[in-house]
Amino acid sequence: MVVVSTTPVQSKRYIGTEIPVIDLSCRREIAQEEIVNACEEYGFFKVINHAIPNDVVAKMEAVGLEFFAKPVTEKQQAGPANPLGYGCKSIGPNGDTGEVEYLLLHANQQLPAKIICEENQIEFSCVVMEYVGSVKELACEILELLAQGLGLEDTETFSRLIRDIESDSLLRLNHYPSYNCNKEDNNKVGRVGFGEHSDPQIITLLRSNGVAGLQILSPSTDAGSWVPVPPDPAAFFVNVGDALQAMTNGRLVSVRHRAMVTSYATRMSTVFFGGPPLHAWISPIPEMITTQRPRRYRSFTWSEFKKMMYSLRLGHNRLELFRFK
Ligand code: GA4
Repeated sequence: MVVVSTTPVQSKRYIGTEIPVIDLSCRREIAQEEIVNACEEYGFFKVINHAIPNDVVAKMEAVGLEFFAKPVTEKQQAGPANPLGYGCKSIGPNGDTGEVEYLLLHANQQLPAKIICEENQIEFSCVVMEYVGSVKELACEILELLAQGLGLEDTETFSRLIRDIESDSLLRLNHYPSYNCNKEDNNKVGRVGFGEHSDPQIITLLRSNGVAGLQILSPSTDAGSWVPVPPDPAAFFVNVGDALQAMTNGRLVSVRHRAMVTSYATRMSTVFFGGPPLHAWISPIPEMITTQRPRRYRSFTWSEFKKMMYSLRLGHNRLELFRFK
């Protein structure tokens, strides 16, 4: 919920390695403008003072950690990820790998069978459903502020796709190993947990325990410069996805990011990917096409985009294949 205050609207631009922070308790107009600026410059920002209750987050983290603490053979019963389910080291179907184990779930469907033993199945599902419900609401609130900030007439243009009961949204739990600096796993330092990529969906909301590892590729610093994102377990980190870049005709940028194994402690991130229904058409919104910014992407369905993305490597700049000619 956005609390209305009487502070005057100020615009903020971001430079260098500063991560934009959006305070959702500030005046609506401020939040709208700052979200647009952050999405244009970085495609990434941190949200504080959101309305997701601590206990919803804490329960999600607890069941996630409990899952990863299980013996490998038990976790493997929920795998191999295809693409949903438990996966270890292998990411996607085309040979990408990383120092990570994960659980990938559909946000609208039943959990894959055998994720956890029978007696915990109901509790696990309830916790996931409650978390997904809250985080989806936050995603929609952000998307509506964004649409207002962009001056769109239909302020639910983006959020409607995520609220749709057929929305193809996902929840991913990533568990990254720690390294012991006195031991031979010293060579894990700086190893890639999850390689460079952009998220394909509309919007991503990520939170993690207080362990570092996430990095974003900053477009406003020298080419190829990785900016570490300081962990903040109370906040959510928001990424613009490829579908939002396409709908805004390239005005908002889908941020390239990666996760490194750089810490003495294990890191767990919980990531909600807000995606459109499979049959939804993704096209640049007419208001985003101007003489200064002519049409950049052709129309495509989410199902067509997904098919393409699963045929490519993780780091592929897949949106380029959908350029308007
Ligand atoms: C990256 C973002 C999400 O984690 C994900 C990933 C998906 C997968 O792990 O199944 C993909 C990857 C992601 C993009 C390219 C393809 C598909 C692995 C891969 C190599 C769940 C998603 O939606 O796209």
